Amino acid sequence: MKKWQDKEEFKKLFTEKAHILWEKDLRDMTLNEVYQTIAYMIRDLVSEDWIRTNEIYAEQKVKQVYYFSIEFLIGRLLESNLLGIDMDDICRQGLEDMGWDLNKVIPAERDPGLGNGGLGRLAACFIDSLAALQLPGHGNSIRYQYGLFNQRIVDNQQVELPDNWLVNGYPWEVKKVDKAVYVRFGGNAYMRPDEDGNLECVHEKYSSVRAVPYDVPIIGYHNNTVNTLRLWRAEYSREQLYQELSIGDRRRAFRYKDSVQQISRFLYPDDSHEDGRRLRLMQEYFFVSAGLQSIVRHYKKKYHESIYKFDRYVAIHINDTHPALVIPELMRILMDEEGVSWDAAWNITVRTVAYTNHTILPEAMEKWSIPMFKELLPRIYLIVEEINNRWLKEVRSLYPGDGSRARDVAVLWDGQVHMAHLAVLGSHSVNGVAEIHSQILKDSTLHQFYTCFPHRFSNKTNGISHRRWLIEANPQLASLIDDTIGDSWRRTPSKLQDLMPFADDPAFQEQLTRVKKDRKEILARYIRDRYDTDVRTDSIFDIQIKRIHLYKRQTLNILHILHLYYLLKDNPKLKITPRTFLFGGKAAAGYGEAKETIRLINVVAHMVNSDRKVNKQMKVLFLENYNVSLGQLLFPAADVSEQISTAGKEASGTGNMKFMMNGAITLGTMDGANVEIHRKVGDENCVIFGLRADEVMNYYIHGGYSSWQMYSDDAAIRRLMDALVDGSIDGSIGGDHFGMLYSAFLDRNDEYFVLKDFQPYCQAQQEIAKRYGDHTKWCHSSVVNIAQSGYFSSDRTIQQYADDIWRIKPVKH
Ligand code: H2P
Repeated sequence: MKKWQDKEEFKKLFTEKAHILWEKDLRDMTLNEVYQTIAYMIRDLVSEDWIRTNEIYAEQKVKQVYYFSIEFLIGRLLESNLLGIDMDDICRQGLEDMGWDLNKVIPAERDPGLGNGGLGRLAACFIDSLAALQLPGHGNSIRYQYGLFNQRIVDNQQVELPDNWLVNGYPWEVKKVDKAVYVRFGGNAYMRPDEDGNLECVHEKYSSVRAVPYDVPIIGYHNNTVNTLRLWRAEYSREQLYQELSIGDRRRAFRYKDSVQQISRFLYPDDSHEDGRRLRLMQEYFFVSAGLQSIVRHYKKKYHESIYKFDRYVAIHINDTHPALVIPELMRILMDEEGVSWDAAWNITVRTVAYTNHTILPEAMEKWSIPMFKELLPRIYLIVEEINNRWLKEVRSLYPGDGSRARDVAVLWDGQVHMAHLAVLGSHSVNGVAEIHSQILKDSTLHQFYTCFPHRFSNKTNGISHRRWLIEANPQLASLIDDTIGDSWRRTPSKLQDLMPFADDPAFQEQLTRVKKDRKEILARYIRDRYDTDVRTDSIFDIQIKRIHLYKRQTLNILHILHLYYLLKDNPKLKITPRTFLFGGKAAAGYGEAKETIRLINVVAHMVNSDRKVNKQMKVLFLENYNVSLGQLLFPAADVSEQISTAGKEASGTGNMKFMMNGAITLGTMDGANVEIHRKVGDENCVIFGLRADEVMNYYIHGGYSSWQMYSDDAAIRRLMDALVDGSIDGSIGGDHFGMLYSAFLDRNDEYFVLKDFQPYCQAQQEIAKRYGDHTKWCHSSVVNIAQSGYFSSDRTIQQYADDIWRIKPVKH
């Protein structure tokens, strides 16, 4: 890897680059231009390695994995890339000489909003780990022109503003015009006999969309590997546009142009309408088809191997079901373009593809209406239909007379295409993302498939990049760890274990306390600057940051806060351990209850913060526009990590791991990866409460839970529920106040058991306060959490995927 020798060389190169890029005097440069200049300089340093990495993979004909994901929440890249090439110090010093502060330049980069939550962030951690471990693996996705949305809070409510993240250009991407491919939508597809009497497919009258790749380098940590994140942009095909125009139908021509441009315009179009859903399906096929075509083309051009050996050299991973069309699309390419028979194509496909499930929430399981699917993807539909027919024939012969089985495993059923079923059927490997989740997949969600293909199922507990979430996000803690146990944990995060002997070391505890205080002060400054509010850094920083969803139970948290507020109001002499409750997260634009939860949090926050009788002891804040960068500020500052989902619902969670790695104590249910965190740190070093997954399941199956009963038996709950609708917290008269939440809790029998877990949660919160009071013990717990967090590095997770699923090996160079 080329490097800058020293700060003098950095300054020289910076000046040259800045002049070429901006044609202006250095003194006139904006922070954004400074950031972009350094980004281009980093690209110059890594470009040879980027080319070389791909050459070596092809020369050595190594097996490569392509990670298909509809989201990659990569966050800012300037700092992580500087750390990756080990040039952060030189850059910092050089900038300082020229009058800039790197810490002020870093925020000039906009967070690419190419994801929603955990799923997209996981994909980002995974490509980071692939490059760090020198594994041949790349990402494939969409280059959305607008990210999710920028969240603002106006009048206590979420307002969604467009996230035009590309507005100033994106220096990390390289447009590869020569690698464009065409993706077909619509038209008619049918089978007819060819000259030899074999059936061939005719696909006619389709629309072509030009897919243009934009490549982003994924730079390995202190090595020479540079892998690729390929993001596809949809463009109209000039030929097709001219053709339409030449027929004289201008309206049709412009409709075509517009519909094509929609494809890569927004992340997650509102899918509550048929149109939104149609667009989403187009997006899925678009990046799947483009990605696969480019992989097959590269394989044929560089590997010079028979198409029948494709799966020996290529692994494709589908991150949840959004890219599951990989299965019929690979079949299409193999059969229609490469002349492979159905049976051979199916074998190659299944051996190539692997699938990860990320959720068991029924509403999140993708299904498409058959008429829409057929109209949009007629050739793919024929293939899916054939997959389904062959499969059901097999099922009926295996289980004669068992009619209900077909319903449980069919790909086409009830007028819908069931994507999870397609994904399981067309993959050689199916995994969940935490032990408890993988078990639930086997026991219930995908049980019938499990009985047919037990060997396909496994667990791969999620992980997070310790480079992003510890080294970059918390340099203060990272250097304390270096000073204590050396820096080998940076490459081998399991070595964090070496901190265990320091758990009771008073000197280490003192230093750790100082680091935490530092980080709380940094966050407090941010809060003061942005919200003009002071928070006490000697209070417990209790943080819940994640998408807003009823099952994640931000409601439980805010109800407890309201309860605490009432306690303080009722007993003016009461002293509690001071707390700062922080929330962050976006609610899907069409999700009413989630948006009402945000309003409830803000209304309660306002009431608490403006009440001088209580606001010395507690503060509540909803931080706007939670994203990766804000996360980097929040995780290091946390004392308590809120992981309070209804047991059995959160597949894994990854925020829980980020908090743990930064020394926060988990306050959580036995759900997702909390179970494994609990096993690693023990009861003494986390606080677990509430219903277990089997108890929740029991209630669902056998009934026996009544939230009205909870309401009538528990005065505290009654008071809270009444407060949701009597106007006492939002101070207005009339209207239904928080009627949607009220009705979810009471009229709809509290599907997520918030009221059932309310008292146990209050007790758990008391336990937290008690433990926080014993500083030495609290520090001990904090150290144990950091020391045990190495297991949750995504390096471990990726090594498992590489060994057990993809069968790929590192390539050193
Ligand atoms: C989802 C799951 C999480 C999981 C994550 C990554 C879909 O993320 O719900 O439990 O950790 O995938 O596997 P999220 O809810 O954060 O959008």
